[in-house]
Amino acid sequence: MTQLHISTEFDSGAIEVLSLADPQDIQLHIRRDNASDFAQWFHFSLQGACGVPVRLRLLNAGQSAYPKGWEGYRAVASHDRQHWFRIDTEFDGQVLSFGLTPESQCVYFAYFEPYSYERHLDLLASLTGCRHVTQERLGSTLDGRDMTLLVLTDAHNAMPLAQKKKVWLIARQHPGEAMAEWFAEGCLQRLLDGADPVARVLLTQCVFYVVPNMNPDGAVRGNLRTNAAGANLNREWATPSLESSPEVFLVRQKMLQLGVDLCLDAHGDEGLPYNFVAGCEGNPGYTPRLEALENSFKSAWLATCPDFQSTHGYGRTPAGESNLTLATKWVGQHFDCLSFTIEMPFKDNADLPDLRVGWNGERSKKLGASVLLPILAVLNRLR
Ligand code: GEM
Ligand code: ZN
Repeated sequence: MTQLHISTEFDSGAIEVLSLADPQDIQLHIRRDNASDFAQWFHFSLQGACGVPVRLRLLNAGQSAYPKGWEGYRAVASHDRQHWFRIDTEFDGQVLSFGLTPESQCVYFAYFEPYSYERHLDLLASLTGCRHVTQERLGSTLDGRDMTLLVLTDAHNAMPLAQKKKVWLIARQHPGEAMAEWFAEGCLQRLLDGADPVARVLLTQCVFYVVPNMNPDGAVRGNLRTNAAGANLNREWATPSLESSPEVFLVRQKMLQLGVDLCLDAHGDEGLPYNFVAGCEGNPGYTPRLEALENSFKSAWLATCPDFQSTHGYGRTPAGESNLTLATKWVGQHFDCLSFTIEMPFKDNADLPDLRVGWNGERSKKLGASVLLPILAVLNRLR
């Protein structure tokens, strides 16, 4: 066996190595976000263990941001960085441990199937030739990356732009929640499928404003929940600033300029093994109209997508007690519109588990594609 080595020098790489002396007891620490105390995301490669059974132990998992996230959780691994599979994992309340016998010289481990910045740029580049898509650079992140807004509509039809419904999809405010950008990719790809009747109707009657990655700096840095300045973007929507939360400042400014009729904010949840939504029932401006719209949206998604459910979730926020620093709440309140946080699991959908891969990128893409149906179901009642 050659010398073992662990590397994190790649997009979203994050782990701290304590000991590599014993392949059966590789000791690691989950690393905190670069400028905050949040810690949960990990992504690293192990080299030199081909054919050798290895056991890895994350000794500080009990101090992570969401320790309940490790209950029933299974880590993901990959030999080719394309195909990720779940491996047997144990959590004793403090230490998260997992192991396998690598089939190749280099094997990757992560908290969830990564979505790299290169893939993000490839997604944007793949859309440049589409006649229904325009791209707008809103400005820079703190590390100097572009904040990119995608605008999708069928401009070659009778409906005047001013009459079209403005549907926003923002994703990955929390960078470790990579499933959110997989969701956005799946939604975009279906919207641009010229043979899909739902997509064709939606592009005729709506303008979609999509930000597939709200937090590119945090994603590349391997952060769970914050941007380069340590800001939790989903607590910045009341008073964002260019100095600490330019990502939110720029997108919110565009929303104020263009308007919002429906907003979806895609996230991942560490604890609950389900796909679910959280609405605006605690907002001061919540009305029977908005409640009826929320129920119609959920009913339509339940009727058409077995991976969606509304039994399990965060529970109702009491009237008037919304935290209006969250995107969904602030947008719903300010624009008096339908506004949802969409949550996908880091674990699996317990109602429809896949033991080989759990919840993963491809299933997130399918869920993103499926959301077009509830959007269609409520389209004519958004205003
Ligand atoms: C969540 S949204 C807030 C959820 N909390 C309750 N109880 N409604 C966040 O930002 O903390 C979204 C996420 O991070 O997935
Ligand atoms: Zn989140």
